Amino acid sequence: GDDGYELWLKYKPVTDSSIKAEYLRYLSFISKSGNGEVMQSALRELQTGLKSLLGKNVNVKNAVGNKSGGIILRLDPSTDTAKLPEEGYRIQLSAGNIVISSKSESGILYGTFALLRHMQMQLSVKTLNLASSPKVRYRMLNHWDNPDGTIERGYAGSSLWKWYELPERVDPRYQDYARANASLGINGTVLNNVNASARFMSQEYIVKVAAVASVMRKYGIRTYLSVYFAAPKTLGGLPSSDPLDPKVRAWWKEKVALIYKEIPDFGGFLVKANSEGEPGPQDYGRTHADGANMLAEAFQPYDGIVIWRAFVYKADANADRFKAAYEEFVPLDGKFDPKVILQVKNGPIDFQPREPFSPLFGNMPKTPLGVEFQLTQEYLGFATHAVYEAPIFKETLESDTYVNGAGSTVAKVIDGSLHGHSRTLMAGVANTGSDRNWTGHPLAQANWYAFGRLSWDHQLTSDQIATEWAGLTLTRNQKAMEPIVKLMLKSREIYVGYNTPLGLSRPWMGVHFAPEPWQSRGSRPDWTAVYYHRADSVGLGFDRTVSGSNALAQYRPEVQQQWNNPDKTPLPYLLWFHHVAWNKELSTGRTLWQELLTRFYTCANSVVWMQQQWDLAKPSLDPQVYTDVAARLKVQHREAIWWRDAWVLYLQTFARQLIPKDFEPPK
Ligand code: GCW
Repeated sequence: GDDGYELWLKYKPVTDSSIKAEYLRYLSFISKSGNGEVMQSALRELQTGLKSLLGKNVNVKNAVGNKSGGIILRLDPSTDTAKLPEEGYRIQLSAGNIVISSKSESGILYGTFALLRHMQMQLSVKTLNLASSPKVRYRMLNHWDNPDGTIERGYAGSSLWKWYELPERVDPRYQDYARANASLGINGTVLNNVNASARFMSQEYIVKVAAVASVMRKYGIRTYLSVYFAAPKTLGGLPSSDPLDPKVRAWWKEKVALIYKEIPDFGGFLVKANSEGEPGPQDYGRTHADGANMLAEAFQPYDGIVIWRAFVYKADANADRFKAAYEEFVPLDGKFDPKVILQVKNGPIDFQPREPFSPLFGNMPKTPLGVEFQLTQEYLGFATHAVYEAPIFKETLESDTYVNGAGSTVAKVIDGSLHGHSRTLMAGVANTGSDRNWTGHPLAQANWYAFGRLSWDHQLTSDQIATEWAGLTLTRNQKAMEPIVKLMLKSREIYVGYNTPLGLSRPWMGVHFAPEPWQSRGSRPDWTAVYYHRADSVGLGFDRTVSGSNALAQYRPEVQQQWNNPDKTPLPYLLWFHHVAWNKELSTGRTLWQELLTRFYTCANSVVWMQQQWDLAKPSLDPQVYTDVAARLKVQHREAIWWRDAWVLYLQTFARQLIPKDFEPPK
């Protein structure tokens, strides 16, 4: 059976005989220029892939002169690649050879994976001519992995990083992780949790990190660390961690120098500061910019960066958490060192199943803003709910901020094109762990895949990516792929429907899994469910218009217009911005109460539809994968009903309405 370990790199033998004949014409040799580690990985990948796809060992020949019939990996800064950016590649037929060219070894590696992907999909090479380059420069995973091997919000086992064995033993799995990422174009990884342990700044840990980094390097991936802002005090023994204290600045400089001694291509720091109780510059009356710039200064001699997170909010029941990041960061625009990138979560609150885009996007033109997506399903049903996330990422990326007129999408903010930034970033909180199949739910592999592909090219569609992933991972059979892709594309809407329909958010606290909309006490006044949904005898939803928190004012007028009138607000966003009366008639002709019922019931039922789609594909699926997903879909159905019932029973106590006797949700 297929245990999922090989992900989308299965390289099953090519079965189409005419296609196979085409490929065989190019297997008489591989030639390469350049001899760096990354080029060697490209060669190794190509040889392994070809062997598995076509059953041939293809040898390296240099000095091939004008021989034809081979594959040439050409590191070429001058000619036909001149117009491509550093990591871009071109794949062409030339003089009877397949030629992959790039200015960099990483580009060759990406081109190699692209060719292998093409072959896995059994596409013709007769008119091969592919050119591609990344739209975003820093394409990275963020691991929320702790030194003790646990993963914050991880649902696929424990951490991949075995700190206690390092640096002596380097688990072979690190390399498999690196190749999977490189196959998508991911070029950075932050190994440890943003709720960071100061331990990672100790020499003991730096050498462990260096051992992992030397594996990543072979695949063009740079290693980064999250830092604990108070480390100068807790680890260094200084009296403070004040970013304006020269001793503190010197401590960080020395620390960064020590890191570069062990890891010459170290990527930089990721920082969560003054957020959810983590220490930060505000502890000393300084700003986020003071903190970030101090660290940036330590990176001046090196090619590393500081990624500062914008995820902040206060423990204040009367404030609107939605507005917090904008209020703290917009006034700092223009104050950050050029080495700093601000990393903004994909929703102003958190990683909810659906959120309006963060109003920070577009409103800090002088600061490079990266986007942070969450692959791990913290709010998406952990490892028992199938939720394909590409539509979530796309919805954010395609949102129009209108800051420079229509078409000023979030994608153009983060790829730097709107405000002319070259340090651009897309980060994904990883969903990987020690589970044999990496992600727990077999379909969750698609979220890792989709993130990687979108970080390279945000114009790919959710449909394209799902089709590609399913074809590489599950089956080549077109007929079987159709229902799988349908299931994937609808899965997010279905989850939203039984979990947080119409713009509800955060009906849980603590573990973020079980329904708890009634939760009204927490360790902080804003850490309650009722803070977010605002159910009362009048209605439901958070008023963010002028009559409420006025968070809408943080958006451009064109955006405000979409959302400030409850009669015109698209239903998926309604309760994000309005407190709506239970009996208010919505655009569907149903009252709010009826619409909620309809969505809870229809979407819980839709999990049965998902099961049916999966079953349609069964004959073409590996039995182990089929059974695993089928079972998880059963759990999902049970849990969807649980969600539906919890919400309906709870909301009923406010709405004081019954479920109509003849209530039948539309099929
Ligand atoms: O969504 C919240 C999570 C925390 C997380 C935090 C953050 C790493 O519940 O577990 O901490 O966001 O993004 O910093």
